[in-house]
Amino acid sequence: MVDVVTIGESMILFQSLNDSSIQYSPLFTKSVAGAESNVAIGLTRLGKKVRWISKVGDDAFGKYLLATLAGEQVDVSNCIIADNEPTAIYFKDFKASQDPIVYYYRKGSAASKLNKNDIQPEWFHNARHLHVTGITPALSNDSAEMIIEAMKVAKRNHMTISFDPNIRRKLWTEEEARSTIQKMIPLCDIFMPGLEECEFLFGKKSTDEYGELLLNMGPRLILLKCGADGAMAYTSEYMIHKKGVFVENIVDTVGAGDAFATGSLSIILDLQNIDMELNNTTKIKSVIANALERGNRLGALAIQFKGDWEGLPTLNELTAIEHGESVITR
Ligand code: KDG
Repeated sequence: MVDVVTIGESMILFQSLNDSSIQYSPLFTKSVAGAESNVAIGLTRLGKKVRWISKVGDDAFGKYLLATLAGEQVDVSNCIIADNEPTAIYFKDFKASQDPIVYYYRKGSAASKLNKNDIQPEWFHNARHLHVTGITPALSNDSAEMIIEAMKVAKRNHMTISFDPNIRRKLWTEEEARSTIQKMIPLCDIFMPGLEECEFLFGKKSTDEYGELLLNMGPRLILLKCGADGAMAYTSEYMIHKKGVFVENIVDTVGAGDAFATGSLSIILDLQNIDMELNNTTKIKSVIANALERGNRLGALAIQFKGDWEGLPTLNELTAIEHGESVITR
């Protein structure tokens, strides 16, 4: 059984080796990044079986990307290798005391050409849950249609669906972002926006108003990320708030949301029948509280490491942290 299927573009990420600005840096580190594959790696490290689906170029970067994910035990066997389009790349520019600035080189990339005719029944074979984000739909009309269709197919296959809007303003216009994301919200069971994303989508409101508005759109569980203030869960029966984990030395904020998705989903995936349990959330109140706590914990870990997923722990490491155990290092 595959716990999670996730579909989306991943890129090769270049960061300055010595954290100087990319304009002057003579040396770069090469890594892999992509919201969906970050979650795939994180969940695999926590013992879940994850199938990541994408399209990469028939180039050195595509090969490196697939090898990295396969090396993390993510199932990449359904990925498509394009004949003529390249694997996308992106650069992260570190700026003192603010979020890094990212520069994408992904127009016309292999993954941006994915379309709904690429969808295969094998993508969903024997799988329980689909996780998607708002990044891949931002790449092209075709990729937006493909993700929306994949959500519909997953539903027909009785899978549950989580959706993190991950709004990237550099990739599409505000109108496109709003209308596509608002179309996708009713198709998911678990919606995981950040507070700023709710404000972008619906204007300034209280967290309770966002919770009510989003539940009325269809999802049965809203996990609202509130940065350093932690996260909140809304269901038709209750609201829970869990405080954030304090981090003294923030190194790189990119990937925090994916880490939250990884942590919270890893707990929810332990439920035998997620679909059924989401119909009566009173019974699983403690599970949802744990999901928030683990999401916050992983978000805090992710931002202490350079890289979009490198700080995500294995299950043994996380269990030790959650139980306050010290780790034997030598
Ligand atoms: O959430 C982190 C992602 O934003 C990052 O890994 C790269 O997928 C990416 C993107 O499009 O920015």
